[in-house]
Amino acid sequence: MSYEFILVNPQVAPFVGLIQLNRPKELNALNLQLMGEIKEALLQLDEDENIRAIIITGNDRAFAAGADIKQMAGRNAIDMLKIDQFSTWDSIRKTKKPIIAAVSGFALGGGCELCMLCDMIVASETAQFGQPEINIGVMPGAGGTQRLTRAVGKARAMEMVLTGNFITAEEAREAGLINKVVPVQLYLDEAIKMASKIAEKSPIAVQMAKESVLKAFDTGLQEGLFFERKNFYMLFATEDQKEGMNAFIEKRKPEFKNK
Ligand code: DAK
Repeated sequence: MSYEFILVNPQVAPFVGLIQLNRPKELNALNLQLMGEIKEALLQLDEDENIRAIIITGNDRAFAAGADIKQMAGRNAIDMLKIDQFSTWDSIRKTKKPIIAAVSGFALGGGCELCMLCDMIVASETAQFGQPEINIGVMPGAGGTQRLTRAVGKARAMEMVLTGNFITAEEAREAGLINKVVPVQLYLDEAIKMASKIAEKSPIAVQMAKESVLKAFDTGLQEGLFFERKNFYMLFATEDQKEGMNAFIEKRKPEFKNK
């Protein structure tokens, strides 16, 4: 499938797929078509047996500077309701395979929210994260008040959302929003390294583990523990569990088959 605003490399490394946002002049502003293309590409990569981890990236200057303000400016509430962008965002959130955001430059508004939909974030030293919607008379609408608050705590989230101030990559790492900060030449390599490491594991175990961690956002502790337990038991129905444990005992590297 060919896309206008993204580039897809289905094997940037063995078992690792890459989606690159590609509207560089507009700092990868997320118009509806671009979001739809990300959704389509993720659906394809999620179904592809040869993919075990996915990376979403932009370019050195911008991951994404937010939703496309020029496209949104003239809309009214009913237009926004009818467009129902949330189904696209929800579909991205439902991706079963792990997604790593490789971020450099601006990750603002919807760009920051897109990163937070991913499972991990690797950033370059030049990355800046922010929810500046308040500067244009609105507020975050795709998780910015919720996921950010859970990640960095009330004080910092409130400051970012109410002042529109950006935080640096290092501040984001200290606050627990992102996983790693590396020099700008290395952020994509680092994300590939992380994705490749995950791709060596049992894909079924990875999927169940991802699902279980995400459950922690949606439920109380008891329900979450119950969910975790079920997934844990379920993995004992896989060949990968036997292979993983036997390989340990036999002092060899496991060969996981996704079965
Ligand atoms: N939308 C459209 N165009 C953008 C853009 C954006 N968000 N950000 C940058 N651009 C365009 C600029 O207009 C400029 O285009 P030309 O003038 O060259 O045609 C080009 O990209 C380069 O930008 P600048 O010339 O401004 O570059 P600077 O380095 O001077 O400044 C900047 C970079 C990132 C600080 C600045 O561009 C900026 O403040 N951008 C806007 C950041 C922002 O406010 N982002 C939040 C947007 S609101 C939803 C889901 C998500 C959302 C809403 C609903 N649903 C599911 C319902 C999200 C909302 C948002 O993200």
